[in-house]
Amino acid sequence: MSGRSRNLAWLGLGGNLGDPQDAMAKALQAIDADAQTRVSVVSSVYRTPPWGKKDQPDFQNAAAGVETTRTPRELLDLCLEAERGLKRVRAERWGPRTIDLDILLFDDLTIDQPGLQVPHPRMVERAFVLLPLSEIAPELQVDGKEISALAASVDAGGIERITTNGNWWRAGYA
Ligand code: A4P
Ligand code: MG
Repeated sequence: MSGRSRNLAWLGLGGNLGDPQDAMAKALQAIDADAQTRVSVVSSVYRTPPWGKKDQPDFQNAAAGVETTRTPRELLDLCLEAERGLKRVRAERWGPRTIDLDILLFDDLTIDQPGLQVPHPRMVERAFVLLPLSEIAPELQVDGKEISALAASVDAGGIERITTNGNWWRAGYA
């Protein structure tokens, strides 16, 4: 990675159709394969009850930290490309999906553009985002508050960690 300055971004991953862990692993491999982007830390996988629209299967969620010389918009495109590669069908809002990738934070930037808002507007209310992120970046701050404190303030009922570590996404890891 060279050229433009290197930034640290945090991604939220989730899905509840097919094999979400496999889809999240493939998405992280695709992002890591980008010459300007490295996946540097990944949380365990968590099983989480559906938030928002409740009559749908449980989700699996995870968070990851990536180092990138991409711009936020380019990183979003990379995420959307990975989603497309995994044949995500966009149906209803907050409804079932094979894979969903959100940019939670990008360095300490605040971005409010059509199609790209960072910090992700709903992240601070969502246990399925905060618990995985708190595992890998407890001291990270959003709106002046630490992720660990935010994670402790939301209802984590029904959330269960289902892998023992953050290596599950690597090719060949059983
Ligand atoms: N977009 C804007 N900002 C961003 C950003 N920071 N990162 C735009 C990524 N995308 C961003 O995304 C639609 C568009 O948002 C993108 O094309 C991009 O241009 P989407 O994921 O289809 O949006 P959505 O699903 O309709 O709404 P929202 O609120 O983003 O939903 P989420 O956050 O994707 O949540 N329950 C559990 N337990 N676990 C889950 O993972 N996920 C959802 C969906 C609902 N309930 C859940 C879970
Ligand atoms: Mg989304």
